[in-house]
Amino acid sequence: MKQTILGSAVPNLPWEDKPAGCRDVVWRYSGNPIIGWNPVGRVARVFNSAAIPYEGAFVGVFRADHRNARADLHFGRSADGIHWDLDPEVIPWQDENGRPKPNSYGYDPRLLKIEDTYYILWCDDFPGASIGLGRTQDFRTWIKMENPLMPFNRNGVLFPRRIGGLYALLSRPSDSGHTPFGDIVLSYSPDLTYWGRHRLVMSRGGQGWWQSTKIGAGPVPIETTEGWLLFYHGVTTTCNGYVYSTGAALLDLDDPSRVLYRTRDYIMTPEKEYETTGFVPNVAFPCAAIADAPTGRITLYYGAADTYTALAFCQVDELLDYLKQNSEVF
Ligand code: BMA
Repeated sequence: MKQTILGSAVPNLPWEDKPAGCRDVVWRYSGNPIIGWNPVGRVARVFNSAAIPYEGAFVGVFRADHRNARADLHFGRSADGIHWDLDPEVIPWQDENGRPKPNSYGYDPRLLKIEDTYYILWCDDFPGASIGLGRTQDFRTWIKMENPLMPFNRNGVLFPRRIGGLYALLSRPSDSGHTPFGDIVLSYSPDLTYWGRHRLVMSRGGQGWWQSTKIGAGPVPIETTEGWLLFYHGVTTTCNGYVYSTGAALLDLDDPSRVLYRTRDYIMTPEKEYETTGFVPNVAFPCAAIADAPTGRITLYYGAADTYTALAFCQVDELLDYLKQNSEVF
C-alpha cells in the first residue's frame, strides 16, 4: 500500500472501522463521549483538548472548565488514548528562570513535537485573548515562552516542522468577545519569538453557510504527500447562536498560504445528543488529530457542546479523494 501520510506509525491508535452503511467521510466513536461531566477534582467539563502518542502510550493537554466556570489547562495520561487519567491540578507553568508563571486562564490547547521538544499553544490572557506558547521536554517541567502574537487572537496552531527553515503558525485574529468574524492567517518565525511575513490562508464564506461567520484552524496539520491536511472549524450564526462544524483543507507543502482544496460541505456537524446538548449546544470543535502513517488512519479528538471530549475517525486517502471531488471554489 502506498503511504500518503509522512509521519510515524502509531500501532495502538484508538480506532474503530467505519460502520457498515455509513456514507460519511468522518465517523464517530461508538463509545463517545470519552470524557463526561465532573471527571476530576474541581473540573466540571473537559473538551477542546489535545493528545499525542508518547512512549508507547498517550499524553494530553486538556481544556478544563472548573466549577467557577473559568478555564485552564490540565495534563493527562492514557494507555489507550481513550481512558484518561487527568491531573486534578492545573499545569504549573514557570518562566525561563524557573519562577512560577500561572495562567490567568487558558483554553483550547494544541500539543505537538518539533524536533526534540513538545510545544503547547493555547488561548492565553495577555491581558485579552491571545496565543500562549509553552514547551516541555518531559511533561514535568513546563516553561511558558513569549506570546507569539498580540491580542486579540485565538486558535494558534503550529506546523510540526519548519517550512523553508522557519517555524510556521496559523492563527485567527479576533476581538475580545465571542468574535462574530474570523479568518485563518499564517505567520513565520526563525526562533519562535519574533513573528512576521503574515499571510491570509483562508477566509470565512463560500457558497455554504456552515462556515459563513468565522473559521479557525483545528488540529496540528498532518503532512501528506499531497499537501498539509488541515482540519478546521467553521461557524454559522443562527437565531439561537453559533453552530460549530468541522471542515478540511489541503495546503501547499512549501507555501501553506496556498489552499489547494477546501471542503464545500462540512465533514462533521453537531448531530449527536452529546454535541447538540450541553453547556454550549451545537459545538463540534477538533483540537487534535493523531495519524498512523502506514495505515493512513486518522483519529480526531474534538470537544462536544463545550462539555465532553469525543473521538472521530477517517482514512486519509478517502478524505483526500473526497476533498478533491467536493472542493469549494472561493
Ligand atoms: C469559542 C471558544 C471555544 C468554544 C466555542 C463555542 O469562542 O471559546 O472554546 O468551544 O467558542 O462556545
